[in-house]
Amino acid sequence: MMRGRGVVNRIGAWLAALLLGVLASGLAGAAAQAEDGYDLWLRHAPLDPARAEAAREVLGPVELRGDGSGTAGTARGEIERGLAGMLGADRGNRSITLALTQDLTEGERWLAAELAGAPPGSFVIAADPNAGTIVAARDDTGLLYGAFALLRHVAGDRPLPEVARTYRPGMPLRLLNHWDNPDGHVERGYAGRSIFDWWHLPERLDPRMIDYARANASIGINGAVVNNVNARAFMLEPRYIAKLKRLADAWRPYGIRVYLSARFSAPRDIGGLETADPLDPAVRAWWHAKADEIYAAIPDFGGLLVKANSEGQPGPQDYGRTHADGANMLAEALGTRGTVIWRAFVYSAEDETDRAKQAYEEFVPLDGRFADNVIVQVKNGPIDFQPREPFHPMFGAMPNTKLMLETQITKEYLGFASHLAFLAPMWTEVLDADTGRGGTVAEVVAPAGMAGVANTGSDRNWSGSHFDQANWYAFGRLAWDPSLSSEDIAREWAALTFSREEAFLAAVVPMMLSSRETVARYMTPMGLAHLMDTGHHYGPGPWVCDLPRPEWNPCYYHRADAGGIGFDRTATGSNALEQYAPGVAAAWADPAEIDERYLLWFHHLPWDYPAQSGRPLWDELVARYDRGVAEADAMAQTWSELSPYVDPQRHRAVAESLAIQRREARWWRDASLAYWQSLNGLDLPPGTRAPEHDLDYYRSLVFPEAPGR
Ligand code: BDP
Repeated sequence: MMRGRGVVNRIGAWLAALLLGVLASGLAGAAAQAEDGYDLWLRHAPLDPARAEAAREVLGPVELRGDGSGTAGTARGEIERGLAGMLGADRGNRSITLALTQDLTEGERWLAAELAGAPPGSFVIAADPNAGTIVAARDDTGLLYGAFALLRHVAGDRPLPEVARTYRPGMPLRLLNHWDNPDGHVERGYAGRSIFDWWHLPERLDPRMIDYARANASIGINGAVVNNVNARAFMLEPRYIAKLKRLADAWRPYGIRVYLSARFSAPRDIGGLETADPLDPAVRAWWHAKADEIYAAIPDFGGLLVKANSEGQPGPQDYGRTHADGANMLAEALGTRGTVIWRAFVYSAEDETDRAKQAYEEFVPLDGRFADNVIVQVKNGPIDFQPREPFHPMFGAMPNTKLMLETQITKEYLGFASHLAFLAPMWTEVLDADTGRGGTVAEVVAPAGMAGVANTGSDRNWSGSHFDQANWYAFGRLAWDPSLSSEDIAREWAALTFSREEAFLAAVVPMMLSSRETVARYMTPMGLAHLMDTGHHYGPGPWVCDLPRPEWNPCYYHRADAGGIGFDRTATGSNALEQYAPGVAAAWADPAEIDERYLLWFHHLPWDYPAQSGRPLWDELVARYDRGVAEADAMAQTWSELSPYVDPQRHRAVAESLAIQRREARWWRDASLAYWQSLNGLDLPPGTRAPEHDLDYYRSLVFPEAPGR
């Protein structure tokens, strides 16, 4: 009996242990699942009791006027889902009403007046302590945006507006540009493979496609160019149109329109024609028929994005025609149904001119020659998504052409996914820049839009790192409202994504805000640019000088030798400065007056040139590299103290990325200094740490497997 009981006891203990184990692993599994980053900023984490109490006072059942189908139904579903997460089943009894303006009651008509003349997607939220909350819009997408804005209010620390507040998008097109290839590789992608499963479409629709659309809609993104600008022509073939249609149908309820990158030579590549000359009648007819075919399947197809005569891509210049000839030919084929987005990212090795000047020279003379449904898409700076560039001189210089701003969310030149660099400060720097020609960049692009080269991939957390989600978020928020401050966006995102605790936000928001500057300091301080190793752009390669095209070489950009460093873009050099309005150029013309973050972009200076600090330029450069490294260390330290606020899984993942960043910041600084010293023969300022290795070591590092190529 004793034995028997012992056995029973042992079995009981074993069972209990097993049960506990199962429970524990189940719980851990649940926690891991809940906090692996998949839910992005749409986690809808429960509100703390006090805030929940306050929210329940004003938020009750959701009432949707109208038939409840399509996007409006999606809007209702999103509010239900969000409130279920934040408040649970327990809700108050003041209703939340979603209504199109045509369904407003007599007493609510004044809300329609608020929206009179507002662009598509606009909405108004009014919270009345007695009547409840109402979200009104002129179109269904506005209701959806309003639903997400309402959830942001509830989740954030801003109370619901007591009087009506109207929200209008700052620009019509708010697009992600995916550089995803049909085989699943993502050019400059650092988050795994493509999220688009072209192989299995149209039959299989990955549920991620819906979560992707939700995430985009929640921040106002209203279109996606689904394939690489270095496009494959076969994506215009019927079998791909069927795949595209499936995506378009899935995204329509979220207000996301599908766009395609088109290869300009498609009539030759897949159309059986001898030429792709935009003035050839057969070519024009081919595109017309192609557009008809696409619109028959996808009536709200957004349009075509084209990279032409750039980096080896075909284009109208192959036939002696201009960008306007090419763009207008496609615009005619689309007609009023869609938009041609024509990229201004062009440069040519045969052209001896400073690469920073080439786009302006090719495009500005064409001002006024583009059709109404053509938008020219211009990168934020005149070279290529560097950690810092002055704004592109085309902004403001083409008053009769619609210009769209292209930004890069994926961090090709800012440390891939492992370096923390919050990019809102970089984009607001450009948006807020006064072109000196009748407005800021934000004002120039307001009639057109903003594009962001996406950072999404098949990684569970979408972006390759948790903090890179913030850049997707910031892109959408700024495209919706370019006047938002980086600080507000950072705060909003961090609260939604990690924790609403004030102590957490007080530490993490400043860290995010300074992070991009930190990266610029240890990679390319004082206006240096394009010093990344060649091809993959991973790590430093300032010594690369022998590639066939001059502007592929970092040496082309830094122009350093024994005498000095920097690119002279003043009148004594390439005079790229003259492409800017006189007032803008004047602010950058004098090295003694310029904001030194642009110094070596515009000026070639001797190593002993006195910087504004009074130190010689060389000492100043070293100090900035060192500051960047110290700041990377400080970010890791700050984060290590935030573990009480973040689930262990995400906390550890971020800490691991920051460890990579610290190591690579040192690498950047040490390799760069070793190289500059090999040119200038100067000692490091007293008290400065010597590079860990000699230059040969840094030059010997090769990474053929670096991602994103
Ligand atoms: C460069 C990228 C290259 C892109 C190109 C572009 O390295 O992969 O194709 O931009 O924007 O920065 O077309």
